[in-house]
Amino acid sequence: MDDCIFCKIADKKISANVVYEDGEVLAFRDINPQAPVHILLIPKKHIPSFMDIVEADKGLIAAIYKAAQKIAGDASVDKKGFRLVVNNGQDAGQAVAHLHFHLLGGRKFSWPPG
Ligand code: DGP
Repeated sequence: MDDCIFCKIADKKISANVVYEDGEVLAFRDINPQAPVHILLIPKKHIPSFMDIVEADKGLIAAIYKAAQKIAGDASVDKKGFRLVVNNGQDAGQAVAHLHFHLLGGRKFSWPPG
């Protein structure tokens, strides 16, 4: 997608602080961190939102979850805890129309979320 900022990051046309990469998945630090650890995991392939995931993406989604486990360990938040968050659509505040998972940790979070 030509006008998608996360596609540009995946294509290395825009720089990002990358913490993990494999053939299908890229993870990089959020530009506006909401916690000491705030990493975004994206599929390299353009999927606009969580609701656009299809059956054929199941291996890709598993790869994102496996990457999240590794990143949580690498960031030392795996034992104390972390959140993996997807904002889908307007009410959830999704700002970038390329599927992304926020991995947040390094502080305590309240519930219910704001
Ligand atoms: P969301 O509201 O779930 O769509 O979150 C989008 C996140 O993406 C937001 O926390 C800020 C982050 N973000 C937006 N543009 C960039 C960028 O160019 N680089 C990086 N590293 N993060 C970005």
